[in-house]
Amino acid sequence: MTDNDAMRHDVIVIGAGLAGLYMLHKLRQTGRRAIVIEAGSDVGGTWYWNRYPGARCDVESLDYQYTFSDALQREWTWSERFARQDEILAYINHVADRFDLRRDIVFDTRVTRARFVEAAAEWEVEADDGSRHVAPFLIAATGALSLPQTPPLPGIEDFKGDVYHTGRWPHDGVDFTARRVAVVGTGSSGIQAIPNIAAQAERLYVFQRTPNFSLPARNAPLTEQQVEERRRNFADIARSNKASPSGLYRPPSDVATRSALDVPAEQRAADYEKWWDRGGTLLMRTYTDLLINADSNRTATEFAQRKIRDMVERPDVADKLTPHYHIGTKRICLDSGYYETFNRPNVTLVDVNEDPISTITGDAIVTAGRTCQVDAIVFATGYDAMTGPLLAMDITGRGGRTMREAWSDGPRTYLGLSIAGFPNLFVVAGPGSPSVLANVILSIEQHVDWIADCLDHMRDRGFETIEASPDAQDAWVEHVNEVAQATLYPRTKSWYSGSNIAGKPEIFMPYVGGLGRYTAHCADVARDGYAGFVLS
Ligand code: N01
Repeated sequence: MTDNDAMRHDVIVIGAGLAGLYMLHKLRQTGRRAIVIEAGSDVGGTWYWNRYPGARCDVESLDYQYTFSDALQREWTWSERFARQDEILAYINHVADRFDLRRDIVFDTRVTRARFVEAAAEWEVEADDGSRHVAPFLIAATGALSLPQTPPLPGIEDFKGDVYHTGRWPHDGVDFTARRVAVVGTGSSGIQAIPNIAAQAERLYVFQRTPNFSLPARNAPLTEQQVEERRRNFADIARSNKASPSGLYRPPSDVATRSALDVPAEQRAADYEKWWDRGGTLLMRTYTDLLINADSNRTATEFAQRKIRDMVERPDVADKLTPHYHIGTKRICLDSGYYETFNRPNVTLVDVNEDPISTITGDAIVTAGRTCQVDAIVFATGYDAMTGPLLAMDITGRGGRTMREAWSDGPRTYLGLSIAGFPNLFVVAGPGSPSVLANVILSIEQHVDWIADCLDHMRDRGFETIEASPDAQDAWVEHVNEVAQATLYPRTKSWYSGSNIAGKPEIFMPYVGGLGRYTAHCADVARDGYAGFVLS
């Protein structure tokens, strides 16, 4: 590529989701000309694509919002404890309009290649519409869960009915009334969609590979008092959320202070019952050690297993729906009536471990034991998480080394922000940062602010390039791994470690050390003159 016909910018941002939008706003505030390149037709990222029935956030609305603008929080009113996808998308559109962001975003355009040109110290970017862009800095705000994966089931190309993926849902919705439907996959998306599809469809087959723990959301409208109280205390709560491990609010009186094993069994049962009744993911924070001590975790796991047996009428179905891994080590799901859905006469659970899918015909999914006639198949089969969206682009750094080569044994980053050999490339909420293990909006804001400060530092001191040193990167990768190994997370196969994708190297990708601790460390790195980075 020559850069003769390329458009020049100060910064190129890929993606107009929550990360890309705030990055753009911040870049403008610091006097930079940025362009955002977005594959979708509008803003929103994951909330633009995920329009399946029942799609909601599993973080409480009052926590799931930007904190950078007091005026923004004052003028936006959330209606429910857990916001629906359309309300979140409306909020994101409001942000785009309010800060006049759209004029620097090109939509319907997918970045296909990015190459660092060493002689010029700049990135050349190509998109699928043939456009070319050049800038000294490239920022990947591509999201952790934006590359859907559909399993290559034999015969799928022969299927004559409709095929959907929860992560690419049609914009005008789907009416399943009087239709026979299959849902493949029982992660967060499947668990939210299944009760809604079951309520419409004539017949629903759910194909499950791994049962999942799901907690009752107990969603409800927010009261005026709740909204006003958060508004009044917004800055203080945001500050304390940012310093906390999860980035989620919990009043001091509700913060766990002891191990599950330090509590008599009766008291423990009462504690779990209380948090189960309060809804959301609060149950996982009943005690301090549920994700680090297997014996403590077992008490919560057994509690949740009993709840499933209480909700599901047929014991054989309840058995199939009961997970046997440490609760919380796979992303916990939130639901509204998921387990009870299997009591409906029009719903059949197919455990593909016992009864694997052998083929798909024109009008059926055929397993070893049955033929399920269906008019539509919904894949709720998840994503090539965290690394997938980056590796889907052809990214080349110093010396012609591609990111696919650099990450052939799994992702390697410094702070989840930067990759050795890829100067002036930043990743927002990338592998090696808290990202999806904390309130992701706060993870995004912290990265965006850090990147903007770093660019100011470079401008003020006349530096052209910044990149992670290989030693600092090795030490960070080792640290991320060490911290993960001290928890129960790596004991369970999940998309956190890439084990949902055949052939993907298994490495626990997010940083489990907590948002507050990570933020403090990043601040120290900056204060020490960007320790671990090479600036030139
Ligand atoms: O994807 P998943 P998701 N045959 O990977 C199964 C966020 N999110 O879209 O577990 C049969 O969790 C797979 O089985 P297994 C949230 O962070 C948030 O549901 O790999 N089944 C699994 O059951 C979440 O964690 C919200 O054995 C197959 C399912 O498909 C993340 O996105 C809502 C299969 C995929 O589950 C991803 O969630 C939605 C096959 N060949 C999503 N291949 C909220 O905020 C895969 N599966 C509430």
